[in-house]
Amino acid sequence: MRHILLAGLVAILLDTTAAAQETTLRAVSAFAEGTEFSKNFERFIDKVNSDGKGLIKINYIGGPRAVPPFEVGNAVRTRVVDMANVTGAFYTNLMPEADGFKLNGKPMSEQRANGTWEFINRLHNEKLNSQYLARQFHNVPFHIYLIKKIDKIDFSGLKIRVTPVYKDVVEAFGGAPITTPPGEVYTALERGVADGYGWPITGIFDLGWEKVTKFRMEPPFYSVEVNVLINLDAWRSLNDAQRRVFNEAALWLEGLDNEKVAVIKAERERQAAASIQTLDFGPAAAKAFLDRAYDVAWQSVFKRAPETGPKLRQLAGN
Ligand code: 173
Repeated sequence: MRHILLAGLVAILLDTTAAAQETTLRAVSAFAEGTEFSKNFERFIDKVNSDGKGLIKINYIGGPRAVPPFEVGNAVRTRVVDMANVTGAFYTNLMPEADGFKLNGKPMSEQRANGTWEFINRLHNEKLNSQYLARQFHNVPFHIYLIKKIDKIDFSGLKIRVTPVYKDVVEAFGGAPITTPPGEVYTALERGVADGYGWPITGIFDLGWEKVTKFRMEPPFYSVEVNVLINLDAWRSLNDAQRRVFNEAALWLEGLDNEKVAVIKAERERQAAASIQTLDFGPAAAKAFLDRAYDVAWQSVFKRAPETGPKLRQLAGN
């Protein structure tokens, strides 16, 4: 009897301490606040803060003004921040495999069921000292946008703004890649430093790029991946109830990708209304482009990650 009472008392004590301890985590986004690739993460923060009231509080520091985009991965690794919304393309220096995530466009429900999430989470545990909480935008492709017209898929003589997402394919088709964070795209185009840029189908209006964009090249290629990461020490210090709030919000966040079908359709219309012309060279050219785009990207991943690259490809199934 005594033991039972004691156990009950301990349970109550533990419970009240847990309730009394609201953990605050600092978060940043590699994309500007309120823009397309931060928006859903910001909704995720609101959800965690409301579902986890009294348990967890995410303190959103903001976008690239807080931490430069290409340093966000390292900031999570070293716990300069506890959490981040960032694309793997921005931390390929720490994890070369991250360049392969864009080559997997399967829904996250499938990636979680077939071991992809687990494999990629392990890579994050080991190389980025972080937990791979969620991946967003699997169904949003990239494009090459141009300010100069081309009459076939050939970037010879063109300088194209890239990140690791587009570097190999731009080079494969003869272009000169110039790496910049998103915040420098507008000036690069305006000053003629770049003749075009890689970017997803969505989001070009956020930073006013429609003013300097004349063409969008077809076909769409690859799959956007923007991940929610949490520093592993921060993750391990959470209790079960806190982790449950995060895991449930992560699945909810991944589910928001469903909204993107309509968003993409609207975005294409909005680009057309802004007089951005599509450059479409027909199905044969599109197929040749896509075959090459995937091939050069996988080869590049294999070269830099010979151990893990082939497994990523097998999981991606292409
Ligand atoms: O173009 C980029 O900056 C880039 O690599 C990216 C990746 C994911 C979403 C948006 C942009």
